[in-house]
Amino acid sequence: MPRSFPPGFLWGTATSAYQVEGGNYGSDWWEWERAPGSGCAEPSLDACDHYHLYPSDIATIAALGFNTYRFSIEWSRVEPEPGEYSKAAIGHYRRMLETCHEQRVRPVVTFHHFTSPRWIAAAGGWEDPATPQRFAHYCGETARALAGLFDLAITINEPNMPPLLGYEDGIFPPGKREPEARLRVNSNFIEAHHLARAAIGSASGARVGMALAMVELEAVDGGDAQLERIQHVREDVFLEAAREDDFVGVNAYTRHQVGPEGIRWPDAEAERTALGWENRPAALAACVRRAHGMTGKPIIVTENGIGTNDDHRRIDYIRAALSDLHDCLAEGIDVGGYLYWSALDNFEWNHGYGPRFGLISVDRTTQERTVKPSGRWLGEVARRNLL
Ligand code: IFM
Repeated sequence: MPRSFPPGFLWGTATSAYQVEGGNYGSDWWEWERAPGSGCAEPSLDACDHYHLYPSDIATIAALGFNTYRFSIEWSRVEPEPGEYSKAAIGHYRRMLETCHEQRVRPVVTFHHFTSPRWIAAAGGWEDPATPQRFAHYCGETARALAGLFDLAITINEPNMPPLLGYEDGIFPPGKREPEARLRVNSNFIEAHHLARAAIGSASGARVGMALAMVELEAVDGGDAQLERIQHVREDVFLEAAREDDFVGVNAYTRHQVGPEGIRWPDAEAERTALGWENRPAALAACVRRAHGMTGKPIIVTENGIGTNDDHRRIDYIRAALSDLHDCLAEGIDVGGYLYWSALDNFEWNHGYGPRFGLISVDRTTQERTVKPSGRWLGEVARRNLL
């Protein structure tokens, strides 16, 4: 049955600066990739050289049929030293935004996507109570400089992940394994979101939200209490913080089962994707319903996708996720758009370049791009506004 989407639906694809630009020497991740014991598979180096190749990348996204492109601004480029702003870096992001408009692609600008300047890390990182203010200052300055060129903004991508991965699991910088530190950092990210929302909103007039990493959680073998505990600290405190936002960005990929001992990784027989996650397109609708139910806010799917080398599997995954998303619309949930993660095969953090989420592949030696069948297929869905 053909499913049409509302007029004006945002059909897009997303990237983040660090994962695609290359050469982000000023970022805490650049150091982390090389830190002994960080467990990173490989350094990001030139990434996809999107810093220079963005004009043709945005032109390709537009030509495929997408009307939206979500990308992020690298804080360490814009403010390489505390309080010192780079006009050249701001000029670069201005040109990116102008290119989007020339290509009739609506930009969605993210102000923080996992990386922070090295000087922030040196000053105590996200545990330092001064960091939220510093972040909001950068957001205000940048939004003012770019005002008029964007009307949708995300303060922080997945503010729930650096606290978990960097302060409790130890696999993101600064590599701590301290559950108490995670809670402090959770609070600092929430404060940063509130301050940044106000700063970006008043400087630019854009609609502002966060993009939250959500997972469909399912209790098994009596894991209900554990599920509630995990969900509270991982999602609910952030959804509560999003209640005054203009929209909630949902990033969703998979399901986790939760037993009394905690999260259970899928067993060997389960169908898994590149990061070991359960192949579970239905997770998207479950998370959209939950985000909307808890906040009552309009939802934008700011990330959904699959890491796989099998592009047919990618199409199947997206088709199933979109069909469920259409059900959410039919239930009356205000879903404003679907942004596939990711436009390009890019740097997947501690996993390096192995996992492939992109609609467009990138030759790691020549930087040559090749659109995958999934890119053409989803672009056509976007063009027709119809699944
Ligand atoms: O690549 C990441 C992205 O940076 C944040 N959300 C999940 C993606 C896939 O792991």
